[in-house]
Amino acid sequence: MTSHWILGPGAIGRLLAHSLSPLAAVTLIGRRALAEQQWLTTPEGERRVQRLNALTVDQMASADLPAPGFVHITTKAMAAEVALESISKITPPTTPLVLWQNGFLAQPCITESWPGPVLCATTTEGAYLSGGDGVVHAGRGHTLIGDLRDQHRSVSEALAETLSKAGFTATAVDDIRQRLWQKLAVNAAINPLVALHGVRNGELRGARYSGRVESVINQVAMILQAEGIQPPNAGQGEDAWRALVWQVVDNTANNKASMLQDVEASRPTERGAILGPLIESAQRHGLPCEVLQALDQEIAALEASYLSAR
Ligand code: KPL
Repeated sequence: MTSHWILGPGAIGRLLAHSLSPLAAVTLIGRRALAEQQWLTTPEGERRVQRLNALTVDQMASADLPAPGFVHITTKAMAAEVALESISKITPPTTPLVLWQNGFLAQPCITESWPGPVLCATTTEGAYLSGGDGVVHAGRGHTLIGDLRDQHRSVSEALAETLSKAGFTATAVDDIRQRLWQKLAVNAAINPLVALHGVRNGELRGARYSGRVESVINQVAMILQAEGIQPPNAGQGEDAWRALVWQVVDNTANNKASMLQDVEASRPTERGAILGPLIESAQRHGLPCEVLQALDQEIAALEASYLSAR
């Protein structure tokens, strides 16, 4: 039986652990101890309890577990490398990793440094934590899996099959770099603005914010063209990005975006993984990015105001 280590007991980590545990040996790894009894609320509102095998990073060092089939890293983007480092001594270097981060920061760095296969997953599954012992699976989505060099198709297919048996809708793809940047583009247009203004996604439609959303889309479309990222849904240029962003705004109108949740919980945001790669790319290609830089600076100042008070 293939075993799965899941490093990072956030919402996606716990959802994976709940889903895979009936089928495989799962170890959920965190820095702090977790209640063994964990609750899952399904999208249909059913509450299920399950005993998850949860260990701390320190306990892992002496647990002497058999080598895992997959290590899923489900931390925030900026914590992924440190998290991997924390278990690297007990993880055989040929182990396939699965990176579940937003943005495009952890993925190229870890692909470069890890000797074994590095898969990237991008998902639209909606989940959030409720208390220390619960995760709410708010909405079903689609998960795409692939590796940046397109060298590990069979590993991605095997994982997609396992995830499908576990109740996810999962597909192996050969263009995960495109998919990650496409999600990043949508996140860049929505997340910083809703986080700064403390509003739900749908409010971006209002006159107060829509102009700034359009300015972000304009800069992002130019940057992605220079990066060789195809506009979504076989569309053309900026119009295709505009249509996608507003469609996601409408579909998630009632959502509190992940960056707003981070701000409300006084956590560091993923600005470095979402705005960072866009700004870096714009500078490399000599493109304007003052709208993105201004957003990044505003989020940085907001973060500093609560992080320095901790
Ligand atoms: O992915 C999201 C997030 O919250 O990070 C969006 C698409 C903005 C939906 O809320």
